[in-house]
Amino acid sequence: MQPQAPYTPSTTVRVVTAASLFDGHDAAINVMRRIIQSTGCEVIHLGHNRSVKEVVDCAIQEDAQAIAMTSYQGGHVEYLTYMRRLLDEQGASHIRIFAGGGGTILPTEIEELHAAGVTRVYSPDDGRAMGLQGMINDLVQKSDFVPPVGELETLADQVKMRSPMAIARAISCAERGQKDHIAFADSAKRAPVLGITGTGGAGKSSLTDEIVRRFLLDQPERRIAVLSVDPSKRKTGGALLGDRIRMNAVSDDRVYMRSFATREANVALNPHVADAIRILSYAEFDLIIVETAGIGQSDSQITDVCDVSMYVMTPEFGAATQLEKIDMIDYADLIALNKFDKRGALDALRDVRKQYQRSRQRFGEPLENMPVYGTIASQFNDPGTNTLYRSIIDALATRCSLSWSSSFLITSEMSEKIYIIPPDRTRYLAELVEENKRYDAHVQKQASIARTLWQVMGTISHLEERRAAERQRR
Ligand code: B12
Ligand SMILES: Nc1nc2c(ncn2[C@@H]2O[C@H](COP(=O)(O)OP(=O)(O)OP(=O)(O)O)[C@@H](O)[C@H]2O)c(=O)[nH]1
Ligand SMILES: [Mg+2]
Repeated sequence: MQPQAPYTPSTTVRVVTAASLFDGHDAAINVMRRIIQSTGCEVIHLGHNRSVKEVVDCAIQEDAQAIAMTSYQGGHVEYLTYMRRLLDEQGASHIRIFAGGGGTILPTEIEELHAAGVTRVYSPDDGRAMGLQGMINDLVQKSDFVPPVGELETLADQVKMRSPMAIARAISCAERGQKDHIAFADSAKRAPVLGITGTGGAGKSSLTDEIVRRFLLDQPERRIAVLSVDPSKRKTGGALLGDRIRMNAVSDDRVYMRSFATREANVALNPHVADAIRILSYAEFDLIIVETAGIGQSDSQITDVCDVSMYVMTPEFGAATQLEKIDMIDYADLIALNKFDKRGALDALRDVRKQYQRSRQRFGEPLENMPVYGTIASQFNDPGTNTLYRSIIDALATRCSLSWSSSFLITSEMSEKIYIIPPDRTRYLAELVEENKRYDAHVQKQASIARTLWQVMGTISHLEERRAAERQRR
């Protein structure tokens, strides 16, 4: 088959990708999402084991044109028909569903699914006939349309009522430059904004998820929104919007989340994040978290849109002199030293606190007073993250004159890795192997000795038998 050129979409196509519930087969969707991205689409990837509701809520909040699923767990008919129903019930009939599951989806089931409103299920035969790029071209072409904006007269009212679809549509209008459609939001009193920036992979999204989880517990009446930016690829225009993979707390009626691609090179924010903040403020969200692209450049852009800024870094920054080059240490209100389970974390904490102190000339105060917190975002109920959360709430309350109270406490308790396998036993599997090998070698040696002895014994008895026979003959 001739290599196929990628289709060039005429609109910005946003596709939600995931593997279905109870399904760990994510290799196929990982292949497909990469090709969808290199075909110029913005891909909001959710990873594996995702429920229909999670995927549908995400597609609506993200104003996606399509959902692309893989399902190898056998329940594809129920899963995909329920997905179609849930989308239709929520007024999202325009969102197309694409899926594949190799030989686990029978040809008769593909017909049934197409009849139920699933746009296209790709079989292994389709793969052979169309090629991977051919299937993705078909998918992207069928998703290449501008999602409906709905009734413009009622958009403002629906946003006010916090309809996720209306908010999503309003933000898309901002991204398309249809400023007049969102003029209603201009007068909104701005909601408090927490800006999170930091190096790629430092744990910004993991910490955001932990903050959202604590906020939902701590502020039972309040609503929170997350705006998350990831970089666009300059070559193809596509983007992997992967922050939702870390988000487990956002599946809640009090949370709205929207992923942005930067759509420009070397910037940490999408220029329409400020519009999105206005729209969410109009919808009266109590707190908005903005996560930047974490490209290491233009990090301090975040301070233009937020009330309180937080810089996320890890203990692996190199030598202490490196810290002097990090602009955000001069600007950030709070610093999270995440991955505190890594080697050298305590030394790093001291160094970052010192640099924070130096940059603010706060030499008269003890180092411990600097708002730098060691956190392990990947660990449940981490004490460092609890203290960080409370400090964020306090900083927002001061900066935005809020009268919020919090049940979380600021403690001096340090984040500590809770080990499933204690550090001195981490080599336990290697030790088992070594012990087995030692035992096998011992057995082989003993067996060899026994064999030699047995052979000697055999030789002796053979010689004795011969000698006895000779004696008899004589
Ligand atoms: C690779 C694989 C694994 C890997 C998964 C690695 C990973 N991270 O994904 C490992 C070894 C971990 C694994 C584990 C298991 N597996 Co498995 N696995 C497979 C295997 C061999 C290939 C699946 C695959 O990824 N194919 C590659 C894709 C690209 O090709 P395809 O499937 O032919 O799909 C075509 C089209 O449908 C299309 N397509 C597919 N998806 C999509 C999506 C979009 C958007 C588009 C456009 C197109 C498209 O692309 C292809 C074009 O030709 C299949 C058997 C098989 N030969 O198909 C079993 C299979 C899916 N596994 C199976 C089982 C049972 C399991 C286990 C439960 C085994 C066990 N008892 O532990 C576990 C479950 C794991 C879990 N947590 O869910 C069964 C499922 C049976 C069923 N549903 O009735 C299968 C069918 C094997 C079998 N015959 O028994 N598995
Ligand atoms: N060891 C360890 N790993 C962590 C910790 N926090 C997050 N991670 C892991 O670090 C990886 C990156 O985490 P993310 O939260 O996606 O980081 P990010 O800064 O949002 O990444 P980008 O948005 O891609 O820049 C994931 O594999 C997390 O599971 C932590 O405290 N300790
Ligand atoms: Mg992230």
